[in-house]
Amino acid sequence: MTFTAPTPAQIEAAYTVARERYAALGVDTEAAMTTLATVSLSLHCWQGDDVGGFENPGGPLEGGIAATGNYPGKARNGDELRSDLDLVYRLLPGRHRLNLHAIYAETGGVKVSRDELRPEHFATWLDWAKANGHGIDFNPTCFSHPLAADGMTLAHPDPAIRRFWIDHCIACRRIGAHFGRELGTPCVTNIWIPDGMKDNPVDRLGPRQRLRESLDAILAEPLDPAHNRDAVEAKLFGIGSESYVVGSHEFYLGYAVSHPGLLICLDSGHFHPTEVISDKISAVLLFVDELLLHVSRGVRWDSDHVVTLSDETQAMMQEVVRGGFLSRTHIGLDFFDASINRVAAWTIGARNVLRALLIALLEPTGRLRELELAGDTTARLAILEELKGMPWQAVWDMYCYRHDVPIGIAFLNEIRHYEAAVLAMRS
Ligand code: RNT
Ligand code: ZN
Repeated sequence: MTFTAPTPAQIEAAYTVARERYAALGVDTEAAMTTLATVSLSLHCWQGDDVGGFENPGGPLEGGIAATGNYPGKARNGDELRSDLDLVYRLLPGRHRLNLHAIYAETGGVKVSRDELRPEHFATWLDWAKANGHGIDFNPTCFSHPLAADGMTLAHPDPAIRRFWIDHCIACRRIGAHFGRELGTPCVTNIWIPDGMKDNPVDRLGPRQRLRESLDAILAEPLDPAHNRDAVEAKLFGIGSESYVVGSHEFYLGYAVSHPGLLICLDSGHFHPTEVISDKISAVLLFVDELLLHVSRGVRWDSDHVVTLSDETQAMMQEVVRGGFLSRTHIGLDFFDASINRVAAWTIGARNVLRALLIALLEPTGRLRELELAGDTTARLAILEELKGMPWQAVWDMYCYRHDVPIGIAFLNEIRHYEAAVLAMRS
């Protein structure tokens, strides 16, 4: 089935009506599109191969995270992954970044220990990013490794194992700084570790003391924030760490607040099921300079379903826009679904975040604020509910049209074509 896109004349006509409807509310659709074009999402490389990486092809994914499904066409090497990413970027309006993990090093078949990784092992990624105008963000990989097998890394009781992971993270910060220097845009290097326990620990404090010491050692080397910025990511629980996670939200929030310049990463799948990160953004940004978002979707025990245009996705983007936080927020994606076409998963999730941002930018926030301050909560509710039916889709279509990317569901035609021509050849 091929999906037909509207004609340019139809896009233009719908946009003209939408622009007038928004203008009547005091919203400038042109300004919204101009602002949206300044936002770069950081696309997570790991959606393309189920967080496999190239270090140990076919090895298990460990660390309390899981990709389920066996949809054909998974990328098996750097060239395939970059080819898949090229298509995703072609289907997204705007210019976007890449979020890379250390296990995606290309070492030419030579085994390089993670604590010895260097920028040269990412030279192909860097060349590709340069050629295509992508900034790069980075992550040490503190999972899927024999030294992470007992569920502890930076908080491990064995000092030699801790040292290995400290050295890995130090190596990654330097690689991040190299990316930032070479690309002229700072790399956000984000530390997430799986450390935790399946059952109740007796000592909840000791591992946290060790994690603090490890982080101090990792961050001791000052790096130019124009090249590298560090982030830390908390989690509530993982598979096999149901009773205790060393790097909890309270731990990292305290750590980041006491280390100026350090970013907090809020992953939307890492909290209690009824707890939302949209409400945390304004609180955290009162005390830390910048924020990294891992936009994801938690479903029961899983924190990593494909992002939909849910109320919470919209609420997150509303908070970023309403608070004037766009310049202090790095928006990364973090989901992995192996049960559907992986290129489609990336594209659907990323387009949803952009659509949520556009909807947020098409809000008469100043007017709503005035009503709220005046105590007119009736009008606030009435307007917020009316906004849900406003023709934002016509503005989105125009935005895609001007950026020369597929309009609406027509993006799926290109993915189906790529699936038949490229993905189906992978076995
Ligand atoms: C895991 C964290 C983390 C990972 C990536 C692969 O729960 O969300 O961000 O998803 O590092
Ligand atoms: Zn995450």
